[in-house]
Parts: sequence; C-alpha cells; structure tokens
Amino acid sequence: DDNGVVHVAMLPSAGMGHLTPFLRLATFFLSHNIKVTLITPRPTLSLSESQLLSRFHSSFPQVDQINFKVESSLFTQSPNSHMPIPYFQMIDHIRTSAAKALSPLLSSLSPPLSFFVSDYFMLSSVLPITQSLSLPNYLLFTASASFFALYSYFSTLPSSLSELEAVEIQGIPPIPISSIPPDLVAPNSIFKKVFIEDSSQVIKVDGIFINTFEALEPEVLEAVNAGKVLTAMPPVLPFGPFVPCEFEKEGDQWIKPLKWLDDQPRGSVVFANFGTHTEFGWDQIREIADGLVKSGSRFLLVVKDGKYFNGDDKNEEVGLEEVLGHELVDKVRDKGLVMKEWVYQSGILSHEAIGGFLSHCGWNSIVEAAWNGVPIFGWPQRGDQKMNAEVVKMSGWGTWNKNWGWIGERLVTGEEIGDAIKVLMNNESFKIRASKIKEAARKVMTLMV
Ligand code: BUP
Repeated sequence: DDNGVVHVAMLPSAGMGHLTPFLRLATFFLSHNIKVTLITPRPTLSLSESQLLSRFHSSFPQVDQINFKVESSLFTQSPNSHMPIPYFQMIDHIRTSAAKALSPLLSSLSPPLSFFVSDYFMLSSVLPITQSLSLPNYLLFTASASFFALYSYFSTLPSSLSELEAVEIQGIPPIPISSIPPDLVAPNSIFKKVFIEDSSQVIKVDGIFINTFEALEPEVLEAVNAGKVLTAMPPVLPFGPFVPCEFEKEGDQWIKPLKWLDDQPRGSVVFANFGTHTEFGWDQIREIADGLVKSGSRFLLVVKDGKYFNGDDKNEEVGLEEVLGHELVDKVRDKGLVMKEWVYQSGILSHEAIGGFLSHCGWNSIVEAAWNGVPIFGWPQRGDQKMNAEVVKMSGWGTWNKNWGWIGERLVTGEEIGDAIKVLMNNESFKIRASKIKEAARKVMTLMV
C-alpha cells in the first residue's frame, strides 16, 4: 500500500499435507516483514489441522485470521472443530464455499492486498475473484514438481488414460499409467474433475511456488521453466525445502520418541510412518510389525489413532496386544517403540539415531527426509505417492518396490517388509546420496535466508 506495507492473503485447502507447507511459507513471509492474512475453511478435516492452526496463531498473533464456513449437507451434527468426511468431497465443498465467500472478504482487507497465494486445489474457484480485483495470484503447489508437470499438462491429455501405457510429457521421463493416481485414471472421480477444471487455468496465474529444490528434481524443473511442458508456463519457483517450525511441536507428546531415540545408537533406527490418510487393516499392521522384527533393526513405528488423521473419527484405542499377539508384542518391545498418536515427524527425522525411513512418500515427508539426509524405502499408498517414490529412486537416495501395489491391493508380507528394511539400512550408496541431498538442501536454504 501507500505506506509500503506488503500484504499477502493465503488460502490453504484441506489436509495436513496442504496446511503444513502453507504455514511454513507464511512464517517465511513473516520473517521478511510481509503482513499475512490466513484464510481457512472451517470446520477442518482433522483434529491435527485445528490444533496446528491454534498453535500457529498463538505463536504469531500478528497474523490476521479469517475463517469461512464450509457448507455441506454432510455436516449434520453440531459443527465440530473438525469433520471427518471423504477427502475429495471436502475439497469439492471447500471450492464451492470459497467461490461464494471470498469476494467480499478480499476486497475489504486492510491494508489492501499486494498478492494472493492459494492452494492448487482451489484454483478455478479463486481465479475469477482475484482477476476481478486485479490481484496477483500465486499458487502454492504442495506436491512435487513432477506432479506439477502432470497437473499443468493434464487438460491436454485424452479424456481416458486407461488405454495409454504411459503419459509422455516433453522434457521429463514417461510416467507409467500404473504410477498415475488411480483417481485420475478412473472415469468419474471428483479428483479428476478438479484436475481437469484447474489444469487449463494454470497459465493464468502469476507464478507457482513449489516445495522442492534444484538438486531434488533437476530435470523436471528445467523442463517446466524452459516451456517444454506448456509454452505459456508462468514462472515456477522452486521455493523449498520448507523447513519445520517451532510452532509445529504438539504439547508434550513430541518429547517421548525423541527421548527414546536418545538411547539408541547412531543411524540404527528405522522410522515407519505412513502419513495422514493411510488406514491399514489389522492384518497389514501385523505384517508390518513382523517385518520390522524380522529386519533385525531397531524401529520406531507409528500406528495411527483415527481422530488425529483424515477421514476417520472413531477414536478407538489400538489394542496392540490383541492385534499382534503376546509373542510379537514382546519382540516388538525388545527392539522398538510403537506410537499411537500424532508424532513430531520432522523432529524425529532430524535425530541422529534414525538411519532410514519406511514412508508412504507423501511429498512433505520426502522433503523432510531430504532436509535431514535420511534414506527412504517408499511404500506409496495413493495419489501422487508413486511418482514421489520415483523422484527419490531417480536421485539415488532410496528405492521402492513396484510390486507392492496401491493400498489394499494386496497384503504385503512381513518377509517382504523385513527384506526391504534390510536393503534400506545396509545400502551405503543410499547413505552417501542422502547426505549429498541434505547438503544441497542446506545450501539452498542459506541462499534463501
Ligand atoms: Br502421520 C504424521 N506427524 O504423525 P505428507 C504426519 N506428520 O508430523 P499426507 C507429523 O504431516 P499426501 C505424524 O511431517 C508432514 O509434514 C509430516 O504430509 C506431518 O503426507 C505432514 O507427507 C504429512 O505430504 O499425504 O498429508 O499424509 O500429502 O500424500 O496426501
């Protein structure tokens, strides 16, 4: 404005994988004296999101907080702080509600906005509004640059992908159809509808922030910015790695696993955590525990409790004794720690006792592992995760097994999981490559701040 105040409004969509990078980018703006207004849809999808938002706002009271109500006939009971409904249904409702609520909100902000950063899942709801206000509109793409290439190219692809072997985009390696999110291959999903609606709008934004960096995805970043993917591509800004912030630590519960790790030898522990959407059946959890024991490594396993995660609010106690049986529980206790709650993942990954990460390959998890130089064995479950696992494999600091399939396709046995962990923990070249990636990540950060 006239007084020289730069003011940004930011609009995340739903899910921790979207909210976390938004808040990390917000802290970056704050540290550069930019005024931030955070606009969030309420209720949130998970309890973790509403808790993270409260911690963020108490750490940064200078951030203006605006909530808008998500209208949905699915919210029948009294409004909760969070609403466990299917992810893309929630996204669909947020899109419709934002399109109605935003216009009066944005034009009344003071000082007037300098620019707007919206989630990529919100693009076609937001763009007509920012355009009518002549407000520069940036996207925060919370996934990889590889997935961004697919997203921006998507509207030029044939409407049915199922007959193709692979998606070929100039300048990047072909993406096998088996690695494309199943919801984009299926004929009529909400995800596909969102993708098609938004993909053709990408050229209208002023720029795209991505939580990635040159050394992590060199080829793709070159291709998108050289106009190989779309000739009219706006500037794509590799703005990562987004680093974890103090406010992310939840209550006291983050301390326990770190204390346990303090007693383990350097590089000896495999960390197994599968993200905020993954709901394994008990039979699969039993195989995971068995595999961890068979691997011979020490381990830190997170088995989720529904209320902290998306899509399940049963909040049932996990009866590990019942699920695993006494014998396995004893073996597990010998070598590992099992956490049933939300853990401070980026803190765990930074602990020197961690030697490897058995991960679902959510993009934030991958960038956090890169930041800390932790090799990954990928067990992608859904969405963009196979493409993310491939990014890790291509840069040589981990691998994944294509035969494990998407979640629920088949039971992955303890034997297979045990063997995978042995590969992960004993591969010297993964370690060397991972420390190179870490070095590159730290270098980018010194340039940025
Ligand atoms: Br689970 C879990 N603690 O216990 P991703 C996750 N996280 O701090 P997503 C914790 O949540 P997709 C836990 O560090 C990361 O910042 C984790 O984001 C944090 O996966 C975030 O890795 C999870 O992108 O799935 O959101 O589960 O993004 O693939 O849809």
